[in-house]
Amino acid sequence: MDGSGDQPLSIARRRFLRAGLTGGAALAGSLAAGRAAAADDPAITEIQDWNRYSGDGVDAHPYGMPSKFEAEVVRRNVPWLTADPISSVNFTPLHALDGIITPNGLCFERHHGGAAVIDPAEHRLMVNGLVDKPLVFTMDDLKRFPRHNKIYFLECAANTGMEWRGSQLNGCQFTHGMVHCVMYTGVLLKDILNEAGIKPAGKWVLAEGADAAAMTRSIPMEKALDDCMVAFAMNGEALRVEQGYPIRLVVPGFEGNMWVKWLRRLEVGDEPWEQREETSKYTDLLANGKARHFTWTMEVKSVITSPSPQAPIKHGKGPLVLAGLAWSGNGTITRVDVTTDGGRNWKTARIDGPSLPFALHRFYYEMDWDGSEMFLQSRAMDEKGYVQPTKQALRAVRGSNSIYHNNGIQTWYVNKDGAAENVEIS
Ligand SMILES: Nc1nc2c(c(=O)[nH]1)N[C@H]1C(S)=C(S)[C@@H](COP(=O)(O)O)O[C@H]1N2
Ligand SMILES: [Mo]
Repeated sequence: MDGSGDQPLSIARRRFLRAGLTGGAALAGSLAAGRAAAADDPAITEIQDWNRYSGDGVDAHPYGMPSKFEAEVVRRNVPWLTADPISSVNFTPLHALDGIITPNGLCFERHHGGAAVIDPAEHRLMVNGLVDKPLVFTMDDLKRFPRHNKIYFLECAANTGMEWRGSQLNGCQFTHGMVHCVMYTGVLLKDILNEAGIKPAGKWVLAEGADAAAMTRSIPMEKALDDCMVAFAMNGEALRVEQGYPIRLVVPGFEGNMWVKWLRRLEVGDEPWEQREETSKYTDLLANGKARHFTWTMEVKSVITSPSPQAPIKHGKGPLVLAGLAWSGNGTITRVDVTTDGGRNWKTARIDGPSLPFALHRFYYEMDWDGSEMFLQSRAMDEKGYVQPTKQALRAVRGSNSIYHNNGIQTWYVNKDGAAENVEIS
């Protein structure tokens, strides 16, 4: 796995000569990120408009938006991926973000029947099925349960799905951007279920959305009574419409599909809904024609967000910060290693910021770039001891028919100009 053999790296998508691949020089003794002062730099010598004139008053932006210079930092979709934007996905601009929290307006959206616009005063959550007393909750009722604040990532099972068959999409926004991480405020699903009283035969909780797709998924009772939440806020404010306003289910560490948005009903049952009806979606088709079913946990994964195809190196050689994200549906990330030479040499990156179970982790690796080409990869490990596999190792086990659960190691090829490209090496 360390790839320390002498075989030259071969690249799947495009061919590059590997002459003198020497990237990954260890951090030099002194990092000098500053530049020599230039006497003729107008950014220093001229008085700028923003220094000369006063800016907007406090009544100009009742709800603040990012600087206009950040206009490129937006969710994007890939029109050819799906037939219609109503049942589609857009992607979080991971290459342009930092830390571990995704701003609300940049959380990727995945919906099957468009985003439902619901008046919270008209919204009800019904609990029925194998319960002692069926109940209906208004939003006000829900807010009378004890509240919890938890930071969790949500990853769609199809994240990185296009890459099963080789490098496809050029940018970590598109290869890895079906993930977001926010602080949820809400109540525990178990508190709601216990108020209704679960009958002994109740083993599954069917969660149903109020959207046009009436999206429905079954949650095993063990998980439902563990850490699932019914959330009404994200990052301190009400859920965004796109994320399920006024309430959504939160299923920590499990695939995004189960996090039913616009949640309107919880039905306790003795079997999963998926067994009652034909649901060919969200299974992992193997090479032998069999499919993996109920693969809920999002396995350990990471990606270097910068440099990456949408975030090339612009400053030339010298001090360079590799930044990336790692996460695992098994809990916390304990270590992330990075390589600049396609896996011959690995160095341990620095995890910075909180390390919380089922949350994104931010890592950095500070290095001195000598200007030579690099094959950047990151490899995460989680608290259960799982190590992120190579894509080849994944395909050896699962074939390449699947769309879902691709947590393979990502490679960015960086050329001498600092431009990066999605490639696969073997
Ligand atoms: N009601 C409803 N809930 C839903 C969906 C949907 O289409 N309708 N899509 C699911 C899928 S496939 C994913 S990946 C997540 C996406 O959550 P997000 O839009 O907040 O990123 O919501 C899930 N919950
Ligand atoms: Mo999804």
